[in-house]
Amino acid sequence: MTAVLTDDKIPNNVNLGGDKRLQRALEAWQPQFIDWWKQMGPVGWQDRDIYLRTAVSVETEGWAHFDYVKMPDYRWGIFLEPKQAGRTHGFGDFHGEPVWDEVPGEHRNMLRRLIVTQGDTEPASVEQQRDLGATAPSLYDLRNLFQVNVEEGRHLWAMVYLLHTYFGRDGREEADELLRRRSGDADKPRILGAFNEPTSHWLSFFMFTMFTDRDGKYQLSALAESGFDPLARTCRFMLTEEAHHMFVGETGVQRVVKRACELMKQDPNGDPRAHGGIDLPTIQKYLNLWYSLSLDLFGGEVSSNAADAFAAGLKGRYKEDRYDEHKLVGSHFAMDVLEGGKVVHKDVAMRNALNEVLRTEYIKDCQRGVDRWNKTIRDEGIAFELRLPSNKFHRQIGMWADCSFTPGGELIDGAGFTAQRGEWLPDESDERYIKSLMQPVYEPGKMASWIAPPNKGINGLPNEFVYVKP
Ligand code: BYC
Repeated sequence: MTAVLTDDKIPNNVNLGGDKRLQRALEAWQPQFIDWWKQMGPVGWQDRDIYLRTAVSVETEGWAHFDYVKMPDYRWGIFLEPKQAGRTHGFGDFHGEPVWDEVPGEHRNMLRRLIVTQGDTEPASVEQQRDLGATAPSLYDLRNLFQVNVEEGRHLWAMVYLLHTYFGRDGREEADELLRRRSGDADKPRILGAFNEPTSHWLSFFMFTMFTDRDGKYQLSALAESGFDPLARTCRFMLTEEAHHMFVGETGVQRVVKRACELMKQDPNGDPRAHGGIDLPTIQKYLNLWYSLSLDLFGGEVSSNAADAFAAGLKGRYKEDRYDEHKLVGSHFAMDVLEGGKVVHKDVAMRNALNEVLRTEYIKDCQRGVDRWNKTIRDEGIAFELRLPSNKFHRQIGMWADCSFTPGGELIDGAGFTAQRGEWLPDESDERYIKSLMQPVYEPGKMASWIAPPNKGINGLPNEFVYVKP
């Protein structure tokens, strides 16, 4: 294991050259990936020089290199964090036993399902965002979009490496399927709900990278605890790249919010729409939409799948080492459940509640981001507060999916929800308005009317740097 990538056809730090069969299999998959990228990746821009970050090592310091690169030439590679000698299972039934370097036979299917589900989200998000390059609000944002896209492509490589290396023929078939499913396709959709939703403009892109990529942070953190060591080591390195994606989302929305406030102050009626901005109530609707879609990604509130994955040592909790108890036999989690058509607060066996435990950590993290947006609004002197809706609002997965709730968490009937839906979630007129604002701005340093400039550029460069060459 080396920290620095080799210069092979497929950059890697896993000594791919030492396993000729695997190398050949991945070299056969590579052109399929490039075909998929050309067919389903960003529309246009493929022959442009883009100022991108490429991972060149897994050292904490200096792991990334910034330079101009054309997207199809991006060095998609395979990185695993170095192996920790003597690492043991951190949770579940095998707690304290040495971690596995091979797939445990009795948990093979469950492990493959987790890896495939994780892998499926990566190309899905690239597909969802493929048209956004036509309407970027600045070159800075255009470059950030492509950075996110190429790294999601690399995260797909990470999961495909695991499938090819550890799952034989069915792993290779699953890797091929990852390139065959298509986001939003009626016949061959992506696996998880949110990854089939259209991300048709930049407000949705920023909400997606704020809320959906943050699900990625929590899911990857839970998999980074895995007792299947290659998965843990892969996910740890993916988390290094993921932080920038959430930065793009959180600061993207923050800049839209700031611009809304500035324009409100300029307008006699306090209406940012009069000056080509996005009003705060509309921003709240998109927040409600993407947050609720992302909550679904944690699965059912009470889940035997989650219990099984924990027991088997495959998927842990967020930062498992913060906890004292790692077997969770006989412990409970107090949470809301639906009983006889009513919401009741009660204890649920901890292992079965683990999706909700992870979702609860995620919600706290989202709240910290929303607090920062509200500080921007306060600093601008505007009286308005953005809010996370209830975790029961607009759910399509789990126990709240069959009922209707207000954003405040009040149980209402379906007709009541339908009547007020347009106040809570974007409707066609909101979509039309937001899309009407999406005019590209490609002059260095310039911004679209609806978004404030970033506080600073990428890699210490100024905002007016030419992030994408003409
Ligand atoms: N949509 O026991 P249940 C990221 C299915 S994002 C559709 O309630 P479980 C990224 C479930 O598959 C992170 N179906 O839940 C972000 C199961 O189906 P089967 C991605 C859903 O299994 C941005 C059934 O419902 N990583 O990295 O405990 C850009 C009952 O399931 C959904 C992972 O998700 C849904 N939302 O938990 C790029 C980690 N939710 O098997 C990338 C790996 C549930 O009965 N995946 N179902 O047919 C997992 O850990 C689990 O599969 C889940 C579901 C947390 C997703």
